Amino acid sequence: MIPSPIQIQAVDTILVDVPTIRPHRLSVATMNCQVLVLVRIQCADGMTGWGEATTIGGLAYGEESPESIKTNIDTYFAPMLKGMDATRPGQVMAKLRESFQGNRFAKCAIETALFDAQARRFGVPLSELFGGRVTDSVEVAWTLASGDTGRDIDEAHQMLEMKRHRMFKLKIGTRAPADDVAHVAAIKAAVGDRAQVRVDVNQAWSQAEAMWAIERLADAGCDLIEQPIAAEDRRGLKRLTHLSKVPIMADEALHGPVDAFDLASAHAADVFAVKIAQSGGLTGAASVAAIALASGVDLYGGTMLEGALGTIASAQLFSTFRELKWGTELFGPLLLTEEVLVEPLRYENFALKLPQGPGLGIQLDLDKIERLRRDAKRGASVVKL
Ligand code: MUC
Ligand code: MG
Repeated sequence: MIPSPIQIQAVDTILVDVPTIRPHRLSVATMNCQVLVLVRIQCADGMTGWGEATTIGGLAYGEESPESIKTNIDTYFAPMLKGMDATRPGQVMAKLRESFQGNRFAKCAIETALFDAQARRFGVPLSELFGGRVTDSVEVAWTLASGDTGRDIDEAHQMLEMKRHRMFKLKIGTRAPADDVAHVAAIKAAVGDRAQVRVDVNQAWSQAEAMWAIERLADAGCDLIEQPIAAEDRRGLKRLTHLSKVPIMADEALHGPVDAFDLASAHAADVFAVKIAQSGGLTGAASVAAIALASGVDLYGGTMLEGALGTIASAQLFSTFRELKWGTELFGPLLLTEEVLVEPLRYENFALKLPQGPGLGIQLDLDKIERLRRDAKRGASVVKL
């Protein structure tokens, strides 16, 4: 039974600056800090829901920055949301989509918060509102992106020893393709059969560079190649998918169900990196996965390097996928120097364990967030959490 109407009373967006444990080098940016964008929705029945809209490298990766997300939620989303019925997340999201263009990350955070509150209301984990879990844990890859081959090899050995990760994604695309191939080959040779090695080029190559490098990466033992060329170059991606011996994965080319349908029907990728924020939210990401599974495209659970909140929201959804052949990369919280939960997420035996509690199943450390939030550090008077 749907509960009787309960009004949304408040929507707060909080920017939290957290240093990373080491520089994280992508072809589009080097991150020394991550800006968590946390959204809290308070409802008239006393229920609170949380969502996250974190992105990478300010405006380097996508068209929404942490600051634009906060401004747009505070200025446009929040006034519309106040007074709406929190027990109707579908209806609320339909109104937001009809009223506001784009803003996929902002919409994702709002939708996550609404479903977190709703699932708590029903007393079930969020996964149970999305078809139900098929697993209680998801395997997690680690990204080697220090920029230094020796350091990456040491890091890989450490992760294997700790039984934390046995799938490694290497960020490449800043150096010359020949140097990148040598870097990948050295890491693969060092880990051997104990680990899988994949690469993410973050759109850095031309088609010709990609053709040259992919063949050599395959020979070096690399088993998955993510977004080698520009997101807009669909025909190029299709060409590479047809020519490559190694599966090609779409990431930046995938902004929700319409892109998923386009890419799948053109056979322009072998694997989809499903991301809740890039898909405009949990329901968009669930549709992306459904399109992939219906068309023979494999699934991989992607990240925007969110903190614990966005990470567990993603895991709640990914746990409902019938198949998740390439695992996930839900390691975001492990890249950060500060924990924003009372109890950290559980990473064990190469996987992230899903919590059993209602909603997202986590408890935020509000005092910690209060201390780390950007506006409070600048001395502004802010709404206390
Ligand atoms: C991306 O492009 O996939 C995921 C892992 C990582 O290191 O960066 C992200 C973004
Ligand atoms: Mg990627």
